[in-house]
Amino acid sequence: MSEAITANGGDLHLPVGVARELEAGMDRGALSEGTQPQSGSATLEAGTEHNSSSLVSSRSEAEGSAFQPIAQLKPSTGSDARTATIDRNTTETRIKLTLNLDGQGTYNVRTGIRFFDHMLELFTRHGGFDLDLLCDGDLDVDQHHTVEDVGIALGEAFDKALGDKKGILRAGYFVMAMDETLAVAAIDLSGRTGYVVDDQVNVPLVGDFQTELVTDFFDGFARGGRCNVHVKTMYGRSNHHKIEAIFKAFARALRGAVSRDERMKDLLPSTKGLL
Ligand SMILES: [Mn+2]
Repeated sequence: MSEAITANGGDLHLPVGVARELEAGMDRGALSEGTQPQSGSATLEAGTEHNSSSLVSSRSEAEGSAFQPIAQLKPSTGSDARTATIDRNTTETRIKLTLNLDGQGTYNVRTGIRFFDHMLELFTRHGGFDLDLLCDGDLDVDQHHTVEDVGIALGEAFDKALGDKKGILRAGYFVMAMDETLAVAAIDLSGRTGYVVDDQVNVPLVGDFQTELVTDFFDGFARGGRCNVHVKTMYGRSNHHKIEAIFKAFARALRGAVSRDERMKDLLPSTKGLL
């Protein structure tokens, strides 16, 4: 098993063990000699120049100068990169997806369903994630497989990027106003699957999107992400707004749930011992 680790914008596909060793303080030279492609070196150097002053000073104060070489590999937040790449292929859909939990809301989304792209784009921006997502699905049948499988793959990406879930808030909620519409979302990254969707939508299509598939998207996400997702439109008039407010509330609830808990950063946010 391997996971994609992105350091300062460079794509380094490292085995999990290597990534863990980097986190634990392995010497930077070992990475250069062992697993790092030539081009990655330049990327790391560029990133170092860009980020070194603030990162090194903050880590140095907290943990001493021995951690400096590792701090230089960190993204601009000064924390570990939390990224995942999913390549999911079935006879119904082919999905390529790269996610960064600690992004800047940048996206490149193409599912073939324009309204669904709109939802995933604003999800990424409101969540503060980065998302590259390409889905080639059997839209000649209908949109069901595409929407459900994107939900599954996106959920899997969050689960993978979160790793052991130590030091995260785990749960999050948001109440999102959008003009005349109000929607709420609650997330628990519990390791269990459950979803409730009540979108109050009363038309079969919004734009080119089959609205019954809102439910299938969150069903897929809850399964892929092994989490509980509850979303509800409290009231509203516009069906476009009802769905959009749900995706925005979902994004911001999830943003809270995946956030780092500085006070409990080495702890699993559960008394069970596993999430
Ligand atoms: Mn809109």
